[in-house]
Amino acid sequence: MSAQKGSLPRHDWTREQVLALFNQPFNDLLFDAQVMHRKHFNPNQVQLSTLLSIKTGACPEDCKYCPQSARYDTGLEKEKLLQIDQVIEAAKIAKASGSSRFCMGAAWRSPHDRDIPAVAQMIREVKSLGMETCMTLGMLSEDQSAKLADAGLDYYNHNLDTSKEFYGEVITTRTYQDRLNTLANVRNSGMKVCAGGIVGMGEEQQDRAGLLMELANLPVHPESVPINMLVKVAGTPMANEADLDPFEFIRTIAVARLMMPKSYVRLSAGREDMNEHMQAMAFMAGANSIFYCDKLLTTPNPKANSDMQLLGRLGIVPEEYQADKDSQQQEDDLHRALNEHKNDHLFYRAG
Ligand code: SAM
Ligand code: DTB
Ligand code: SF4
Repeated sequence: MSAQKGSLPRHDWTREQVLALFNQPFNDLLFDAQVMHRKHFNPNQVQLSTLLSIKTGACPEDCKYCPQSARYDTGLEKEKLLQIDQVIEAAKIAKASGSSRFCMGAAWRSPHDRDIPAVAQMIREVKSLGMETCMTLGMLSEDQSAKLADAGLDYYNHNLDTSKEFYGEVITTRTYQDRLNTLANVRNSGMKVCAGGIVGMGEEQQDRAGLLMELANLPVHPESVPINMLVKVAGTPMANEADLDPFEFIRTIAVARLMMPKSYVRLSAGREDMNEHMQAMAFMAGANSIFYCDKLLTTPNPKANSDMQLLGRLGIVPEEYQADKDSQQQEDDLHRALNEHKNDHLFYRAG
């Protein structure tokens, strides 16, 4: 099974092909993913993004995994849209901690048009600190996407969450097609797309394969692909879901790396429940981004200093964002660096 035809990323995956990638012997899969990773990225760099919940709880949607849905009693304290100063303060702390991207999330089905000026100001202020910006605010219309792009938003996060087939078990208040429409609006507005999903929700392997197939068969691969392990929150319908086999999680990361070779694959929510060995294996499988700093949106994340220690022990350094370089320049620099070291680093699979 070839993950690429020639050197071009593919957009024509069938589920059988994706399942064949998943079901290779573990070591073969990891080896192929690591070789693919080294073709496109520095294997010893990880991009750090910090999350802030800018509007918390009381969400009208019924996503069964989510502590912020108004339908489940999770004891979460709701908060209105934060003031701009609170957002700038949090972004400064994230930057000082070594984060290169600031991701602002709101518990909305979709933003009201009246909210757009306030979030646009947040984007401008955070960018002026020299950080990349990302937002996740729910469904976006064409016009709203254009306004966020105009304000300079670099990435918009909107997850497909799972396969088309399993989706109805997870959310009933918006359709899979609604999500694809938002992704198309974001792409057409010129922003970078961050889209991924959650595993460990009781789905089957064919659903994990289906999620990756949908993402990789989009007309352009998302630049960022967050793979979240379900954070089981008391009060949500998924609070007592069985644990996913950790090796199956690693396989999901490796298959994402093979199918979307140039995308950043983010080892996202759920790291609090992963040991260091599992996280190291995820980096080996091609994950090259994490959420960094002590909180995700509403749930805990590993402490910044313990992450720095882990990265240090693995010889991994945080990727620097150079606000004065465009992404083409950054890619050219990376390829020059990779070519210089081509022969010292690559090793080939036997047989
Ligand atoms: N309300 C917006 C939306 O749903 O598009 C943006 C915020 S929402 C919290 C962003 C994403 O966080 C969801 O699409 C889901 O993939 C992820 N997420 C939420 N709760 C989670 C949980 N308990 N475990 C893992 N991921 C979760
Ligand atoms: C994504 O894929 N994961 C992040 C981010 N995008 C917005 C959110 C994870 C949320 C985990 C549960 C919580 O902290 O509320
Ligand atoms: Fe609302 Fe987003 Fe949570 Fe769904 S995932 S309940 S839309 S905050």
